Amino acid sequence: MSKTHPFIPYHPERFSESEMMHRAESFFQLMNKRRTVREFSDDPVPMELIRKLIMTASTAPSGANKQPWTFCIITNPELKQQIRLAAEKEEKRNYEERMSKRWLEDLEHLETDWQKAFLEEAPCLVAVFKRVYELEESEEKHNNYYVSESVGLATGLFIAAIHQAGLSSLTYTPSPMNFLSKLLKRPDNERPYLLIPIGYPAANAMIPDQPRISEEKVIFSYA
Ligand code: IYR
Repeated sequence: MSKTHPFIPYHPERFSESEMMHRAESFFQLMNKRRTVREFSDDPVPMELIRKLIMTASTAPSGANKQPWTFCIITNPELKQQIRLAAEKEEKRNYEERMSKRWLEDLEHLETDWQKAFLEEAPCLVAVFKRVYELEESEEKHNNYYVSESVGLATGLFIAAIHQAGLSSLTYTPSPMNFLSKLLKRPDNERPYLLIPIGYPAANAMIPDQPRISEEKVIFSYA
């Protein structure tokens, strides 16, 4: 097929059905062991590794291939402390004033509260920003497409890559989180999307004993 724009051939390896089933089972077994962690060890993590995990995240598909994401790596202890203080200020109001009774009840099993020690304890925080528009040379703002979907996909690949490498993460959404734009001095076309502490679980880390949703509830087949 002749194309106007540059195209290249694409021939990913094909496997037999049994090989595919085997690969899918192993990947499921691996991913099914991933759990969100809220108690981190302060053991350092290699920066080269974090950069590679981010570039894996950045292979995600995106609207019009705009790749509308920015990943900020924060290891500086003073900056981590500032982020913690700003996040806790908002969370205190969330827990004490802004969240509904129903919401607080829904969170009971996680035993979370407004205190966010993990923001200082984890050796590395990655702040994910979504780039809502591109600033063209003409100073015109061109909105990007399916920005939240795109950055969500990249974040999903990111947490999978983090787990596959042997580290743990927390997908944390302080609310509101515009303090991240200020503290990290991000431009106006970037909006904070998620804050992801990364590291090893603390020696005494505990996770809630929560089940995965069942196949029957997830999959509806229309053959
Ligand atoms: N952001 C708050 C509250 C919170 C909200 C949801 I939805 C969670 O799944 C977990 C926590 C906090 O992190 O404590």
